[in-house]
Amino acid sequence: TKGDIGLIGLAVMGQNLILNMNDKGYTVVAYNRTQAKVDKFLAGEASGTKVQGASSLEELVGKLKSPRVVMIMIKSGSPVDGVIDELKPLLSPGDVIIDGGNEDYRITNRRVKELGEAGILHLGCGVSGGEEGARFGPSLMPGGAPEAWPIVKDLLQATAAKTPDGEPCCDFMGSGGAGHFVKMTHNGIEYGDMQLICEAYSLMLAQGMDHDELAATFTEWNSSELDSYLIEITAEIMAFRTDDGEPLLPLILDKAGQKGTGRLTAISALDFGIPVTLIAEAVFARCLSALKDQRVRAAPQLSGPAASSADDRTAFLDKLRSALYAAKILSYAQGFMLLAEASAKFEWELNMASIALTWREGCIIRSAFLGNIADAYHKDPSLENLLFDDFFNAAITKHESALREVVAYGVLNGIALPAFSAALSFYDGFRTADGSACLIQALRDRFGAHQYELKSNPGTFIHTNWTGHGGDVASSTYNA
Ligand code: NBP
Repeated sequence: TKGDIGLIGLAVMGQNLILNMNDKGYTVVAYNRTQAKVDKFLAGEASGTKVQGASSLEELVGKLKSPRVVMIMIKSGSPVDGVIDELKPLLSPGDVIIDGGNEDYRITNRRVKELGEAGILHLGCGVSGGEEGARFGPSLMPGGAPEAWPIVKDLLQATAAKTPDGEPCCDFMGSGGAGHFVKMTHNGIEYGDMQLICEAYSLMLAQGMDHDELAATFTEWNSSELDSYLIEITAEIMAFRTDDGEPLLPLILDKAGQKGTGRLTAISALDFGIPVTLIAEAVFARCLSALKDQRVRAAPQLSGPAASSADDRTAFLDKLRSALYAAKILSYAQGFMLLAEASAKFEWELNMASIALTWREGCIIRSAFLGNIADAYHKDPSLENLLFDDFFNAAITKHESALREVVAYGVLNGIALPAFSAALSFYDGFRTADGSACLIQALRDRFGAHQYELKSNPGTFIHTNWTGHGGDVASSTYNA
C-alpha cells in the first residue's frame, strides 16, 4: 500500500510521531538524511509496524498517495529550506509540505507564500508535548495554506491529544505563519509558567522547607486551581533523589538554557507594542541565571536583607498559591493580548477558544485552567481582554491581594521575583485609568518638540513653547 504521509527527520520527535500515526492506522514512510537512522528505526522501534523506509527523497515521494503529504521534523531554519528546495521539484501542485519544527513564524509566512506560488500547500505546524506527547498525543497547531487543512485534518486530529470532552487538541489556526506564531506564544507562556514556579520554589526555600515538604506542597497544589502538567512534574522533581538518597534538584547547576522561542515571543511583543512583561522577564531571568560567575562574585559584595521566614508557614503557603494563580492569570491575559494583536495585524482571524482547547492537553502548558480560558472565549468570542471575563475578573479580584503580599515579602527579604513583580505591576498599570504618561509626553515635547494631545481634545497634536525661547517649530509626533 502507498503511504498516507512521508516523515522526514528521525530524531526524537519524528520517530515518536511516526509510531503515533502508525498506531492510529496511518501508513508512514520514513526518511532521514543519515540513512543509518532509517535502517535502525525500521529494525528497532518500528519493527512489526506498517512503517516503510525510504533511502532518498525521490523514493519517499514515490511511495506516497496523491495528493502527497510530507512532514518535515528536523532542526528549523536553513536545514528546512534545504529540504524544501530538494522536495519542491519532486512534488506536484496540490501536494502538502508540513513543517513540524519550531520555525520562526516570519519564515513560515514567507514559505507559505513562496510554495503557494508553485501550487504547493505549506503548513507550519507547532508541535508540543515533547517526546511523550509526540508518541501518545501532542498538541498540534497547524497554520498556513487553508486548502491543505481538509487534506490533513483527519490525520493530524487523530494524532493529537484529546481534551477531557474528547475534542482533538488540534485545529487550523489561520493562514501564513499563524500556527508557528501560536506555538511560539505557547512556548513563551511556558517560560513564564516555569519562572513563576521557580520563584515560588525560592520563596519556599526561604521558609526552611525540605524537599519532602516541597514535594508535598506542589502535589497538594496540583489538586487546586493550579492543576497542571508543570506543577505535577515539579512535585516529582522535588521528590526525586539520587542513588545516595539526596535530593537531586539542589545539585543541578543554576544556569538556564534556552532555544529561542521565549526570546522571539518577547521580541514580537516589543515589535507589536504589547506589554507581555511577564514572559519578557522570564527570558531575562534565564539570561541573568547564565551569569553564574558574576553572581558568585557579586554575592559576598552586594548587600541586601537576609531572608527570614514568615511567621505562619501554612498561611504563607496559602498566599503563595493564590499569588501564583493570580500571576498566571495575568501572564495568560498578556499572551492572549499578543495573539489578538498578531491576528489583527496579519488578518489570521485566530480563534482564541480553539487555541485554549488546543493547549488544554498534550502540550507542556496543559492545565485545567486552559479549560476556563476556552469557556471565557466561547462565551464571548470577541472578548477584548481575559481580565474582562466574569470568571477571571472574580478570580483576580479574589487573589490580587495575595500577589501583593507575596511580592512585598520578596522585596523586603531580598528574594528576586521578576515574574511575580511584573505581573503585579502590569495589573496595577492596567487598572489605572489616568496614569503618569502625561509627563512622558510633556518631557518629549519639552526636549524634542514632539507635541502632545490634551485630554480635552484627543487626536489633535500641539506643541508648547515651554521655555519662552526656541520658537514654535514642532518636530514630528512619532506617536505611531
Ligand atoms: P533536532 O532538532 O535535534 O533535529 C535533528 C534532525 O534534524 C535529525 O533528523 C537530523 O538529521 C536533521 N537535520 C539536521 Br540537524 N540538519 C539537517 C539538514 N541540513 N538536512 C536534513 N536534515 C537535517 O530534532 P528534534 O528534537 O526531534 O526536533 C525536531 C523539530 O521539532 C525542531 O524544530 C524542534 O525545535 C521541534 N520540537 C522539538 C521538541 C522536543 O522536545 N525535542 C518539541 C517540540 C518541537 P541527521 O540524523 O542526518 O543528523
